[in-house]
Amino acid sequence: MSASDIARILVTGAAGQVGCALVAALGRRYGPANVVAADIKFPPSFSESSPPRVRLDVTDREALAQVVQAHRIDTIYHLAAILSANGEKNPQACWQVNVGGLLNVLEVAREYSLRRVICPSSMAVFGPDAPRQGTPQDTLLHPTTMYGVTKVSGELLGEYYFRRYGVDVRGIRYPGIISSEARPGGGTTDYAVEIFYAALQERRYTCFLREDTVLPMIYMPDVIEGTIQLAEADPARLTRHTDYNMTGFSIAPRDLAAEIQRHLPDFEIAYAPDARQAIADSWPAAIDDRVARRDWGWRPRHDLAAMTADMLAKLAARQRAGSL
Ligand code: VAH
Repeated sequence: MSASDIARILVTGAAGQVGCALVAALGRRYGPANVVAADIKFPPSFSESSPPRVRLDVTDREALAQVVQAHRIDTIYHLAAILSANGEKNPQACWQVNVGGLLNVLEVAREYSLRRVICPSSMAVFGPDAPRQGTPQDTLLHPTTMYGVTKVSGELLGEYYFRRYGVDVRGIRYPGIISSEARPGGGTTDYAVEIFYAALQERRYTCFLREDTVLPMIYMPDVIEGTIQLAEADPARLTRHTDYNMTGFSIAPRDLAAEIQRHLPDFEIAYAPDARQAIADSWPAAIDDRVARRDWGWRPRHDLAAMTADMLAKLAARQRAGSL
């Protein structure tokens, strides 16, 4: 499906870290008028010039169906979710939003014969008994967080709707995502974004993970390119649907701090691990994403050095403009 094929796109969770970057990229690719941005609320900073936007609670199936009909949607990028750390504060709400919301999206896709549903999974599907180095595409999935449980359930639910009803569902297991557009909310990998704001504003940051906690990460431009690549991939090439491993680079907080210090020599970091350390310790250190590379040409373009330079340049420009 090329850019000209997809006519009408709904992005749920559009005000979130991935959602807002995806709305902008999809608007550039398919025309802003063909992208509807939906979320339960939008911050004042959400660009007024963005595509049409609607308030939507994805746990309300009728409201979702009305948006799909009113805007003649044929493709849904379903980003609405409660992330790992916030999910542990309210596991029941995490299940309701992440699984209840996805079931509504799949049901509406089935009922209205939508072309495609893109629904991210996460490296949070892996637990302590999965290989931590080179975590394979197929291995034990015993997550220790409710967020991870909802993502394993989501992968299985999507596969069921593909096989039973022919709904074209596609998903990627995102690692920790680093971006400059929107601050993340409630994740365990959020340190890798917070650190940049702290480095520019205070020249110091206290990290909530141990300095040696290695986790797979990825830069947002690569997430967006890879996600659209999968969405447009020839279905005949796909050997999987909802659960492609993806990664950019694996780093520990001390690696990121050292790379930032190459640009800001007076930046200082301290470490005060909190409850999120246990979540991070249950996740892989490095992921094997060869299946995505083979099936649909996935290739990350940013390593740690390139990401850090780009993040600092973009955030420093916003700081100079007084909008950081
Ligand atoms: C989180 N950023 O920390 C998300 C992501 C694998 C991490 O799912 O919950």
